[in-house]
Amino acid sequence: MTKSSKFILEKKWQEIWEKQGCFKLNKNLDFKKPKYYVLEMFPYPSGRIHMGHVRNYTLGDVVARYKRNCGFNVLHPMGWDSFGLPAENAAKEKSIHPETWTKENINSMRTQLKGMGLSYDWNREISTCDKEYYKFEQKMFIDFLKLGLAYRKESWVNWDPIEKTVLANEQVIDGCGWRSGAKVEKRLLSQWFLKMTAFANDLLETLDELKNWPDKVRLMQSNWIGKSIGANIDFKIVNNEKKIKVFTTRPDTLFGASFIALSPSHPLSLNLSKTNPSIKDFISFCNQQTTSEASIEKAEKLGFKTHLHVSHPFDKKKTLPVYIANFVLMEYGTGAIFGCPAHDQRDLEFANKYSLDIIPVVKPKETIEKDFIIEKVAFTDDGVLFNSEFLNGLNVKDAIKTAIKKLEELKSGVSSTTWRLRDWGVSRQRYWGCPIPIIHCKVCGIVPVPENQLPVTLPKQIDLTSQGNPLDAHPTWKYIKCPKCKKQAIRETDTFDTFFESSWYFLRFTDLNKRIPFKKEIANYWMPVDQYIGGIEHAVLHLLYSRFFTRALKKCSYMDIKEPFSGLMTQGMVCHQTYKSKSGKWLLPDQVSKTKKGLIQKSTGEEVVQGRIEKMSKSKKNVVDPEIIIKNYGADTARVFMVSDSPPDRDMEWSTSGVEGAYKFLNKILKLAEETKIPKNKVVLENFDLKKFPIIKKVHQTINDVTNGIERFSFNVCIAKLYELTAQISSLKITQKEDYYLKHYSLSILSQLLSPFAPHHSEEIWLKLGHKGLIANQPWPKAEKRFLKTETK
Ligand code: ANZ
Ligand code: ZN
Repeated sequence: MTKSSKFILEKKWQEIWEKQGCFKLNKNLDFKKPKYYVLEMFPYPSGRIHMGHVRNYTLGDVVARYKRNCGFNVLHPMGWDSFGLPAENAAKEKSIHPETWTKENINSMRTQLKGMGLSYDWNREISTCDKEYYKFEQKMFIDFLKLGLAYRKESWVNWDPIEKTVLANEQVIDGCGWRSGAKVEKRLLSQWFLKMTAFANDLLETLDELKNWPDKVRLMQSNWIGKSIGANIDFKIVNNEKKIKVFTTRPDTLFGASFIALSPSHPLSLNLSKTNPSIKDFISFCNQQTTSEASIEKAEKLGFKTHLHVSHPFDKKKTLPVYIANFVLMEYGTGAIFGCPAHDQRDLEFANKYSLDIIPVVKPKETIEKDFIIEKVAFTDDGVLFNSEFLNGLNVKDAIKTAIKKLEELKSGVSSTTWRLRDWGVSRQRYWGCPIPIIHCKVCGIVPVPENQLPVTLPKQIDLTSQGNPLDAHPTWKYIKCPKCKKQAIRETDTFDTFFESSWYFLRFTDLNKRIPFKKEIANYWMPVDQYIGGIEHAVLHLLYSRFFTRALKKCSYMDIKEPFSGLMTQGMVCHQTYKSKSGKWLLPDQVSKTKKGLIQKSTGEEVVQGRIEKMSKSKKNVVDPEIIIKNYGADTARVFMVSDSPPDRDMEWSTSGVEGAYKFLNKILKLAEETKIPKNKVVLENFDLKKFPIIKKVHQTINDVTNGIERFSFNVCIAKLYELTAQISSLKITQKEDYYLKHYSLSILSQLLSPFAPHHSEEIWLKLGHKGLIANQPWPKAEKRFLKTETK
């Protein structure tokens, strides 16, 4: 079969599926039937699909088609995560409206996806920048506000002074804005937050129940939530009534304390700065640093010694100096620490710099006290307490308990738990996002937009070349009458972080209701998503936001299910060999050809240097365009090769030889079907002597292997088994009537087993074998036990 006829064959089947509404969910769905919800992370409509998409959507489609054949009601939808900065940037560069740019991209990506033969119910397509979508989340936000799950607070942000906008921590590179290159400042800004921390404990504890999630993702989430158990200790300031509250996980090391450090944003630091200009300078110096934990961890530890001292809770004779230090975060614990240099590396660096005492209080079991000296490396392991009065001889765990008990007796402290998890700041100073439905009134304060005035839509006319927030700069949009007092007021001009839209889109898919986001009973039926598939880069943010959001919606009675995704598969990367020209420029795989002399550059004939096999990326040019592959080899070839070499969660290498292999394999089966005669009667397996016809056993063994393989996501094993069966069928010698019956029978099963992977070819083979109806509608074949038994002699 030629390459272009392959393209025509696939188009034909795509049209038939569409015409017959094959993957469209019935309006009067039988809710008594078991359901299966397969979802692939929906794409940002950049305009073109890449190989990462092809892998992601192939994996989902295999599961969706298989489950349909197994008799489930399958929900398998697709949509567009269509708000976001790239549209705004494209608008600036190409003077095209973000909406136009986005819609054009969606149209071309939809066509590309359709060319892959994916079994989506396209009637359920959604686009998050559509007001019919985002109007519902404005209502949700107002509901969250009512329950205290959304609130407004001043917080420190990374401010890009050139772009005049807030940057996420990920957008700050070496202290500079990722686009402008300007030195990022810290600024105090009023922002909207969602109260993720309200569910911190539940988000952590339910991780154990997510048995069908990769362990590494659960671990990453658990670290992100970061539960720390310890104590809050009050240190009394000498000659003063006030106390400094400190959070520690190591109250056992209290006898080794040698200083107190306050965050530069601590209220006491700010208070001291009012009367001391050097403190003021030091604080503003610290505020020029970025807020990300990682960069604070790397930066030099700096402190400013105040005139204050505190008394030690266990030793009244002892006092500790109070510093302001750049490494203490206001957002964590109480914004103040006690430093124990012997047992904390950061504190040790700080103590060495400012010549503070280093008092070891925990030593390894076998070491003798006087031999135990700490200079450059803090001792942070478990050991035995010493130098610590009533704690001496205890191990760390027991010493922590005893110290807390003592603190509680002295009324100087209580046990306490701190979380690393922060509330989610959702305000963005952007145009191309969902408007936050709030009105600021001088008289009434914060007023939610009344329900009958929703949705708040974006103004069409917008100047995106202005600096700062375009909505704020708009001449009229923000002016509005206060719904309460009818006086002149101002709209909130920030829009939501685009993670807001992706935190509930899987619910919207369940029921595209016009009036409400989704019906409770319908969402209850479909949720949770049984199999979610996407990249590991979303292990924390998107997946955690979604887990929060479903809990918040449940609390607002939208539905009864709190966990969004019961199964998760994080697919590996698609990699490719890299090439460089002699002059050191990256080359596209297309620019390179293989000759007897080795690799050469097609255009110049010059030698090509082979680089490492790396994740496909535009910057290294080691990309292959899926559209060209599909045009040349067909979607089925791309799909089969995509799953044939490596398990889905591992990285895979894309190679021309691999593609050719898959292409030949599919052609071989087609040819087998063409040369197979159609028997007049149905095959009755009982009539065959198994010893004489081993193919029957092979067929049933393959049904068993492929079924288990799909269930376990071992798609590469499935393909290997299908290769084996194909080889066995093609080596069948047709000498008697039975042989020709069995060849037809085996090929029919083969095409069914192949259909989740190569759906177009399977339909074609099914048709050639003389079967009626679509293979997509056939029940999945069952392995008969009596054929699976291994031979007994
Ligand atoms: C005294 C101490 C002694 C500490 C010792 C550690 C070792 P995790 O496990 O991450 O929760 N800390 C507390 N609040 C802080 C803040 N706002 N900014 C920076 N550091 C802070 O870490 C808890 C430890 O981090 C706390 O225990 C505190 O230092 C520090 F040998 O207290 B520790
Ligand atoms: Zn008002």
